[in-house]
Amino acid sequence: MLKGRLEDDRMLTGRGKYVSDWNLPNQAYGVFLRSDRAHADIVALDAAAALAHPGVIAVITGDDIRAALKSLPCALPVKGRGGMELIHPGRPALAQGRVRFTGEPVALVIAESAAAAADAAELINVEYRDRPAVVNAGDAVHPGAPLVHDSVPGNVVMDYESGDDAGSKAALAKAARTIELEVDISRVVGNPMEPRACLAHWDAKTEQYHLYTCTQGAGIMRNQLSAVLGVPPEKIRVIAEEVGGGFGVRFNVYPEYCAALFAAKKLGRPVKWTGTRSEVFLADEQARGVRSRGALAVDAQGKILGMRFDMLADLGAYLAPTGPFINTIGIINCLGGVYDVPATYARIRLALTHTAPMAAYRGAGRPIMSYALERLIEHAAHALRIDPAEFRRRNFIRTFPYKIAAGFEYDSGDFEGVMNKALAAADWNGFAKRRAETEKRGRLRGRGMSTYIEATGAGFAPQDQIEMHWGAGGELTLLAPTHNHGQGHETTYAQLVCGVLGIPLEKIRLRTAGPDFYIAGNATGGSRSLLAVGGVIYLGAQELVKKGLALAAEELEAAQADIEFAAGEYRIKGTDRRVSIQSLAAKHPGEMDLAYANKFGSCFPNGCHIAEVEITPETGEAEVVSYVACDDAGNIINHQIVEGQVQGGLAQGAGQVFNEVAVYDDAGQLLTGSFMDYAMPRPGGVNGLKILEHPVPTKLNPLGAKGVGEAGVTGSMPALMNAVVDALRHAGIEHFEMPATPRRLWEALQAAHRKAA
Ligand code: MCN
Repeated sequence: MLKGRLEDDRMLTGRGKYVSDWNLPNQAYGVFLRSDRAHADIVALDAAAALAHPGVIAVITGDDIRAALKSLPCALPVKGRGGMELIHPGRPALAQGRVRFTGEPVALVIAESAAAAADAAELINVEYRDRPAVVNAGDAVHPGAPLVHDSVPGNVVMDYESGDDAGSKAALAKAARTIELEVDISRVVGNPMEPRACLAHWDAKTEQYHLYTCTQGAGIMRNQLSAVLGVPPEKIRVIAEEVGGGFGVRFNVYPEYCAALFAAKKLGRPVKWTGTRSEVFLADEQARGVRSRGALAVDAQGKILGMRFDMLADLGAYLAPTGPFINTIGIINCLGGVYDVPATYARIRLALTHTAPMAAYRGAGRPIMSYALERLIEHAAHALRIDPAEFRRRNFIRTFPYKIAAGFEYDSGDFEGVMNKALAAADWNGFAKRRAETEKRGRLRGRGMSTYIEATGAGFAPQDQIEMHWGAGGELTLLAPTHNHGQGHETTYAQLVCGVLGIPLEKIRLRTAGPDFYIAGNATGGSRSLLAVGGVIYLGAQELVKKGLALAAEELEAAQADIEFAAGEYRIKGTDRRVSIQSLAAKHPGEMDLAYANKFGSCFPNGCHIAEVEITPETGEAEVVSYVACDDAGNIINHQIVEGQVQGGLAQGAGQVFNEVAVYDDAGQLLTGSFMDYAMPRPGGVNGLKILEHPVPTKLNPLGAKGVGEAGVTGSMPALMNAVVDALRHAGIEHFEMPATPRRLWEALQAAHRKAA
C-alpha cells in the first residue's frame, strides 16, 4: 500500500526547487517601491538619488512602461442587468499618474543586489497630492463617494443578476413566512507559505520572454501575459517546479511580473524579485469581502417557495483578471444550494474601493453562496422552530439531473443520504444532553450545520492536454497543465497511470511548467485537477496501451487480437509469452510516447458538515469540540489525500470564521499587514474531527470523481458560524458577524449581559 505522498520526501528534505532557487547568469535584482497611501495623484517622481546609489542599474516607472505594456486583462463572458457590460478601467503594471491602493507598485528599482535595490528604493522621492479614499463597498456605492476610476460611475463595474426575479418576488409576496438575514463574508488575505517571486528573462536569440514564477498553471498566465506584453503566447514561457501553495492567489498574472519582464528585456539582463510577507499582505489578491442580504419565502408546511439574494462585492482598486468572474458566476453556479426551490434570484453588484484587488481564494465564490444560503437556512429553521436537519430534509432536491435557476445542471447527488450519515456520526439527537453538560461547566455550547454544494471543474481553456514520454530505463514522464502546489498531484496522477499501465509509481514523474516544453490547458483551480486532467490522464494511459499493441504484436510474433494487456505486460492470451510495456518502450525510443487531449467539465460535490462549539463567556474563547464532515466527492483516488484536503479546507474555513480578517482604516492603510495583526489558524483549534465519505459517482468524467480541494472551506464556514450563532442565541444574542474572535465574542456577551440586567 502507498504510504504518504511521492513528493513529500523531496519537499521535506529541502530538495524542492522554489522560485527563489532559480538563478540565471548575470542576473540583477529588483525591488518594488509601493504606494504608502490609498489614493493620490503622483505629482512628481525623482529617482536621481536612487540612480546614484552604488550598485543601482535602473529605476523603472509607470512612464517608462506606458507605451510598451498594455493593461492587465480582465473580462466577463456575461452581461449584467439591462445588458450592462463589465467596465474594465484598466490596470497598469506600475502606477501611472495616480495611486489607488496602499501597496500598489509605483517603481521598480534594479540593482546588482537585492539589498542595494531596497536601499535605493527608499531614496526615490515621490511627490503625492492626496485624494480622499473609500475603503468599503457599502460606502463606495453611495452617491458622492470618491471615484476610484473616473471611468467607473458610482464605482460599480458590474450590476449582475441571475435567476427568476419576478417568480421569487411573487413567492415572497404569497409566503406564509418570510425570513431575512444579512451577513458579511469578511475580507481575507490568502497566505501561501511561499511569498510571490519571479525571475524574468528575455531570450534575445529566440525572442522569447521567460518567467520563472509561482503559478497554478502556465497556460492561463501565459495568455494573460501575452495580453500585457503584446506578443503571441508562443513567445512566452512560464516556468515553475515547486510552488509553495496557491489557494487561488497564484492563479493570475500580477503587475510585478509584467514590470520585471519589461525590465529584463530593456536591460538585457535577467531580473529576480523575491517578495516579502508584507508584500503578500499589501499586494497579493485578497478575497471574499461580500455583503449579502438574503430572503426566504416559506409556506405553512416549511417548504421553501422562493429565495432572493442581494449582494455587494468589493473588488478592490483594480480588476484582477478573474475578480469579476469569481464574484458573479463563481457565486451563482450553485444558486439555491441543495434545495428544490421554485424561484430563486440573485443580484450582485461589483464595486471598486481603494484597497488591494480581489479575486479567488479557496472556493472562489462558492463559499460566499454557501455561507449566505446556509446561514439563512439555519436562521430560518430556528425562526420557524423546525429542527434544522428536518427543515433541510423537507426541501432537498431529490431527482437528477436538476437544473438550477442560474441555468447550471446538477448531475447527481444524494443530499439526504449524505446528511443522514453525518447526523448519525454527530449524534445529532444527543445534543441537548451535551449542551446541558457544557452549561454545567459554565460554558455555552452551540451546534451548526451546513449542507453545501459547490461546482468543481470549470476551466477557461478549451482542452486539457497531456503528454507521456518514456525514458531509457522504463521511467515515464507525464506532462500535465495543472500545477501541483500542495494537492498531491504527483501521487494521484501517478496512481492513475500506474493503475492502467501497471508500472511502479516511483517510475512516474510529473512535470507541468518546464523551460523545455509547453502543455496547453487549464490551471489548477476550481478543484478540477483530478476530475478533469486526471480524467484525461486516465484515458491517455489507455490510449498508450493501445499504441503499444502493434509493437507488442511484432515483438511476440502474434496477431494483435491474440494479445491482452494486464499488470504492465502484453501477453499472448493463454500462454506465458509476454513483454513488459517498459521494455517495449525502451526498445522503441519515441515510438511509444503519447500526446492526448480532452475536456471534462463541471460537476457538483456536496456534503453535510456539523460543528459543535463551546464558548467560554469570561474570555470569549471559542473551541470547536466536535466536527463531522461527510462529503460526496464521487469516486476517490487517494483517501489519505482527500482527507488531508478536507482538513486543510476546514482549517481555512475555521481561520476565516474565528481569526482572520483584513482590515483597512478609513484612510486606506492596511491595519492587518503582518502575522502580528492577522491571525492564521493554528493547530488544535478543531477537535473531535470525523471525516466521512459518501461517494455518488458522476457520469460526467471517466473517473466518476468530483472535486474536493475546496469542499472543506465551502462546508465549514457556514457550519462553524451557525454553531457560534447557536451558542450566542442561547445567550440572547440574535445577530453576530464573523470573525468570532475572543474579543468580539466577549464584547457581544458583555453587551447581552448588560441588556438583560
Ligand atoms: N482527489 C481524489 N479523489 C477525488 C478528488 C480529488 O483522490 N474524488 C485528490 C486529487 O487527485 C488531488 C487532491 O485530491 O490530489 C485535490 O484534488 P482536486 O479536488 O481535483 O483539486 P485540485 O487538485 O485541482 O486542487 C485545487 C484546489 C483549490 S482550487 C485550492 S484553492 C487549493 C486546494 O485545492 N489550494 C491548495 N487545496 C490546496 N492544498 C494545498 N496543500 N495547497 C493549496 O494551495
